[in-house]
Amino acid sequence: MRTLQDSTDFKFVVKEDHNYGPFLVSVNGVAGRTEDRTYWELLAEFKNGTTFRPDVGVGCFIPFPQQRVILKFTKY
Ligand code: B12
Repeated sequence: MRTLQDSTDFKFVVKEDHNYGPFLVSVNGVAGRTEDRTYWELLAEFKNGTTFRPDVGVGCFIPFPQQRVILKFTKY
């Protein structure tokens, strides 16, 4: 993500959480808000189209080659 940020228009902001590391707060200027119960969900898609929700955040998730990483602005 940092490499993308350095080389493209892609922008993101993380906030360091004491227990779990970087929490993805905003992507391209759009921020999740507790008041609206919105957040950026981290998802990954296998080549066969199956999507799964990693049980770690952006600081720990390591995608396989060819895997698509999806950042989805959603509600909880
Ligand atoms: C509620 C919750 C959320 C809510 C928090 C918002 C809110 N205002 O309530 C939402 C839905 C946003 C959320 C999101 C995610 N979560 Co969550 N979440 C929890 C849960 C169930 C309770 C946390 C809590 O309220 N604690 C009580 C309060 C008083 O303590 P707190 O320290 O202030 O809690 C804050 C942090 O926990 C933080 N937080 C929540 N999830 C995550 C995840 C990461 C990676 C980080 C850095 C911080 C963080 O938000 C809380 C409120 O501010 C925990 C499981 C648990 N039982 O602890 C999982 C948990 C912390 N989440 C987890 C994960 C993986 C995620 C996601 C990465 C899932 C995903 N694939 O998208 C995303 C974060 C994506 C991002 N944007 O970076 C994992 C972290 C494991 C790890 N080793 O990294 C946990 C432990 C669940 C699990 N076993 O899989 N989560």
